[in-house]
Amino acid sequence: MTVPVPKAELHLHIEGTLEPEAALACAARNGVELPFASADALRAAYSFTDLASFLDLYYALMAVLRTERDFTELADAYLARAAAQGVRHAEIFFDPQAHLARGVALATVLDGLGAALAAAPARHGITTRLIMCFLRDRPAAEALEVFEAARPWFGTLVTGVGLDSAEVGNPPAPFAEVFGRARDAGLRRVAHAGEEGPPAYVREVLDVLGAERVDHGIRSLEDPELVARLVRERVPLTVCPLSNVRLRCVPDLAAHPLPRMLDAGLLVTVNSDDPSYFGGYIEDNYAALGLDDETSRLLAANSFRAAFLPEDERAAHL
Ligand code: ES4
Ligand code: ZN
Repeated sequence: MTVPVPKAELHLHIEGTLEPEAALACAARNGVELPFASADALRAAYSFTDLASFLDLYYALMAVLRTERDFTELADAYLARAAAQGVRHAEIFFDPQAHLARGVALATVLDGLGAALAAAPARHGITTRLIMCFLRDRPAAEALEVFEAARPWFGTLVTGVGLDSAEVGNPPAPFAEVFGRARDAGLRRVAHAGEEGPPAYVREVLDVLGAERVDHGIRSLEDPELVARLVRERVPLTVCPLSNVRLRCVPDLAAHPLPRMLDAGLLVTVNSDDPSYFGGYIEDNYAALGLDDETSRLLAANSFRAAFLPEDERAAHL
C-alpha cells in the first residue's frame, strides 16, 4: 500500500468510531444487553436510509459506553486507526447530552477521552482538539446547562463547540445564546449545516451562531450567492463522502459534489464523520473519491489550513 498523505481530521464523532467488536466487548464487560448476537449481526444493521435511521442506531449503541475506561479505549482505538491512515492532527467531536441522558457523568466522558488524548502525541504521533457538540433536536436550554457544566474543562481539554444530530426541522438559531457564551469563553465554533438541511441553515450558522467552519455544507452548492460568500470569506467545509452516500444525501460516489466544490474555489476538506458506521476511515474517504495525487495533496493541505492550530504548528504541517 502507498503511504497515506499526512493530513488533519476535522469532522469525526468519537461515538461514531465504535466498531462492532468493541461494542460487543464493552457490552459484555458492563453487563449491557444488546439485541445483536454477533459483530456480523451488528454490521448487517449498518444499512441506513437517511440521517434519522443512522442516528437511531448510533444513539442506541452508545448504551455500552459506561466507564472512563470505555471512553479511553474508544478514543485510543480511533487514534491508532487514524495514525495508520496518515492523520497527524484530529479535532474530535463528542455528544455529552447523549451520555448524560443515560446517566453517564460528564466527568466520566471527559476524563476518559482526556486520558487518550493526552497520550496521543507520544503514542500515535497525533495532536488533538476536543469539540463538544450540542444536539440540535434537544432544547437549547439543555445545551446551556451542559455548556455551564463543562466549564472546568474549557481551554484545557474542551476547546470548541459544535452542533449536530437531526438537522431538518431543527434550525440553528435557538443555539445563538450558547454559541455566544462559547465565543466569550474563548472557544472555537463549528456547526453541522447543509448536510440534509437547506442552504439557509448554512447562512444561519455563519450569521447567527458565528460558526468558523461548516460541517458538511454540501447543499451550499444549491445557492450560488452563498457559495460566493463561502469562497470570499474562506470558510472551511468539512465534507464526508462515505457518510453522504451511506445516508443517501448523495446517490453514489460518482455523483458526489466534492469535485464541483473544489472547482468553485471552496476551502474543502475530506473527513470520516462516523467511520465505523459508514464503511471507512479518512484515507478510505480520500480513496473513495478516486482523486489524483495533486488533488489529494491539496485536500490534505486544506485540512491543516482549516485546523484550529497555532500558526507555527500549522506551518510545520504545510
Ligand atoms: C452525525 Cl452524520 C451526522 N450528522 C449529524 N449529526 C451526527 N452525529 C453523529 N453523526
Ligand atoms: Zn458529523
